[in-house]
Amino acid sequence: MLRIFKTHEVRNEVVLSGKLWKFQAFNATEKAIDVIVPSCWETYPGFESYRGIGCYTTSFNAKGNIRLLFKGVSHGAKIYVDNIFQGEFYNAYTPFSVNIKDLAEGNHELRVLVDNNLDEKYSLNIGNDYMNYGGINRAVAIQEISNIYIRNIFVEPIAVENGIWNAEVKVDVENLGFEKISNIDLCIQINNTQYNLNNLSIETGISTICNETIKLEDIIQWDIEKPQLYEVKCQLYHEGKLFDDLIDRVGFRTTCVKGNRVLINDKAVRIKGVNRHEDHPQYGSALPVEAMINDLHLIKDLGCNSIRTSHYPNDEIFLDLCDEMGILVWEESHARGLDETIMKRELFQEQSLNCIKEMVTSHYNHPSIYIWGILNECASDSEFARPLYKEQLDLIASLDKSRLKSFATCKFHRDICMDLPDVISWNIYPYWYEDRTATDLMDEVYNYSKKQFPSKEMPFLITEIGAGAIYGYRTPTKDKWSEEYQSYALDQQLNEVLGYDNCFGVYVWQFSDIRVSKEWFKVRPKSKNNKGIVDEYRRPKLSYEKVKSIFSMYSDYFEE
Ligand code: ADA
Repeated sequence: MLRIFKTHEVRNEVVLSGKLWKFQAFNATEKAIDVIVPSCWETYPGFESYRGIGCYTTSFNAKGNIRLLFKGVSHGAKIYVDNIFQGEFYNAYTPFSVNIKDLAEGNHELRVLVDNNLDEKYSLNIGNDYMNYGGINRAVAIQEISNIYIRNIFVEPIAVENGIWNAEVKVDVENLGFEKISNIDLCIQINNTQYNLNNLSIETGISTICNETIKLEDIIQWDIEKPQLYEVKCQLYHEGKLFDDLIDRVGFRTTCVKGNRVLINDKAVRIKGVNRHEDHPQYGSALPVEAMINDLHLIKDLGCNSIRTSHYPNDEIFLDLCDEMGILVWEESHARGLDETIMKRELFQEQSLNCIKEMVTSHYNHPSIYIWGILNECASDSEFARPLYKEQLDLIASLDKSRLKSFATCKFHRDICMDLPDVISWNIYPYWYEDRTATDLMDEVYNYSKKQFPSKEMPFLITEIGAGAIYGYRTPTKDKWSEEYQSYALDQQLNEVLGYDNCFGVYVWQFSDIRVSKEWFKVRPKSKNNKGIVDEYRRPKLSYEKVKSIFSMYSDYFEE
């Protein structure tokens, strides 16, 4: 399963995940074992802590031009078909594809070498306060494609008046290296509107064949109470014959900043959210859809209207579910706590920009995403890093003008990048790392941010706040690490943050307890970040009911 709806009616797609593949450690003498793809190798006996290269093999039947589509491999991947090297990719949290022309009819072997080593060539991956799992951790499919195929559709919704929206539609196609192909027609269908572009000629390579505004009527807007979605269907015809298609979903909503508020469909939203890692003791980062839905139900039950995908782009299935369930998403590119030394790595900026590009282009149509985040707690206090922040935020702006952008910082009194984002976002830990009230800390960071750029309109958000608790550790003395203490801390923290006039919301750190990398230098009991309000198995801690009762006192929107 790649998405929760059908993306092709014409193009032949065979899903290669959801079945057993052979897996063994690279160059191992032991016999290969059967593993399900997607999964993480840490979930198999003997591989619980394996760092290295793993070799996955399967086979498929196909002929002609094929496209192998990987939704995520953690974190380096080398692809071979019938022992021929096809390409190398890095990132773990974004999709990539490989095209092969004219494959002979028959059975072919697919081999993927997956590397989860911490190595300078993978500059965003360090031992960290989350686990960098290994494996093919998202879905894989093979598609039979024609000489030209639709690579992507981008739909930007622009509100006109009641029920009427303009959709700015861009369609990218790829000609796989054949000479100019003419007599191509494109048909786009959204709701009950059909739009045709005829007699197109497609040159070799990737090109945009449509960049049009389509007026749509009878549209119900997407919002958190009623997340209405529409199908966008693109079809390609050659000399009148239908030969390729791509179907996606869109929702019509606007996002902008007004003063110190963020408006969704012109209403000032109050963010009540959680940070969530893709992590589960049974599945690692490869959560099946059932486990994702369970998380989303708990998150909704808590009264949340938003999720931050700390600290990387999420599996698109999860975003599909957020679209359907009306949950606003802060989607973040891959980076956590990378200091100046790491940001100076040769490949750092190139790999960060790639990750952003892949995230924004592959998740562009999800109405749930209202903001893109970058570089969580990286070196926003460094003169060296400032241009890198700027370049990354500028790239987002060039790819997507319809959403906001930000980064979460913790560089008290030192941050020099506060003028760059649309939203000022702080991670603070009063009553935990800092023995101070939340109000005190917020005054400090808010005034600091304001002083830096007094003329800037500035919505202000708390992107992290929370405290640790070991599930089952109860003490009437409210010792740190007890469930009682966590509940007490969150009670103080959330009431103060949500009562703070200038702040438009909060993301609790964090939804569930998570595994941390063994190389992570900080003391983490049980090798976990234990600040979840549910434990790693999603069993609620005492704080669950506390957070739920506080969130229920605050509406989703600020009064006018
Ligand atoms: C940071 C960081 C999180 C997590 C948190 C904590 O703010 O962004 O990833 O490490 O601290 O638990 O200390």
